Amino acid sequence: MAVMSFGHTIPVTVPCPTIRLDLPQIDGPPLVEVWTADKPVAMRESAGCSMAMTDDVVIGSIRLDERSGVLLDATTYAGYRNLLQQLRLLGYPHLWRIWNYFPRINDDQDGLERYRRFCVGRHQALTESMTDYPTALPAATAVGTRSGPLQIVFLAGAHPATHLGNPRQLNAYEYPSDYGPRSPSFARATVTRSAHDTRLYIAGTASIVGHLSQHAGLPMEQTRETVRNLRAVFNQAKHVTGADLTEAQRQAMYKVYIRKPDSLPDIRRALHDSPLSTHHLVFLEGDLCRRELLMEIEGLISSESFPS
Ligand code: 3EB
Repeated sequence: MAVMSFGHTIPVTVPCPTIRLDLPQIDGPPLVEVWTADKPVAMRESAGCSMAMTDDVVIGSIRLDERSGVLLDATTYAGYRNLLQQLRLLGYPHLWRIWNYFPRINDDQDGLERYRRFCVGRHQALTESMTDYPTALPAATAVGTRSGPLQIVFLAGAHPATHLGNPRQLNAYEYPSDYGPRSPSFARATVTRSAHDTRLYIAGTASIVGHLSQHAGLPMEQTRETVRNLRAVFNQAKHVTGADLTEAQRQAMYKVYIRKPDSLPDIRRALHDSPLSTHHLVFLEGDLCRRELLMEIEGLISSESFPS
């Protein structure tokens, strides 16, 4: 359905949406992310937007070039409004998972950090057009790329998903205004179920407890705190859905976003002592949405054997 690459070009031509992100892979052989379906897929291309869909799910991306003189909140608002409208028209009105990528995430633009401007535009579009704000907000990631347009990568469904919070963390959509004029619009995790499997999509998770960043300047400690948050999300998923993820965790896939590649050894060491060490990990260089955050982890855990 779609192919995603990180900092390198995709070596073959593929008949589906390709999403290129300038997030250099820090180690290991170059990987691409491939989304597949076991039923017929239809593709759709329009200006800056490409998607692939089956009868119950759509995946795709919107690319928004930033024009000079236009602030990131306006660009983000327009992109999200367009996305939500298209998804509704096509019959996939339920957001399942969103990834947001754009350059210079921590730079100021006209007196406000670009991440905060992004949050303002996203919040405006979502509060205007979502029927169930904030409970229908999906898990998300927002990471700073080295270059490129604003890219909104989306997974949406014909039927709703279940969105979860993390008891160790305040819901991001309830963060106080110290973190920006509008709160970040996302859930800590999303659970989807089909006839074949149950999936847990874990949002970008960082060293934040309550709403406060922990362990500034300490990548190893931040990693340990992040792993505690991931474990809390697992427990919450089990509690809310009855899904036991213990077995499925073996096939879990994680992206570890790292601000400075030289903290990789510390982060690896911290992960080595955690249950994540035996899972599929890819390390990507990217900037995080708070200056003090040095790393962030997102995950996808699928199981064919959950009780439904
Ligand atoms: C946090 O918990 C860390 O704005 O979409 C993580 C995942 C973070 C998604 C977003 C932000 C976002 O607030 C940052």
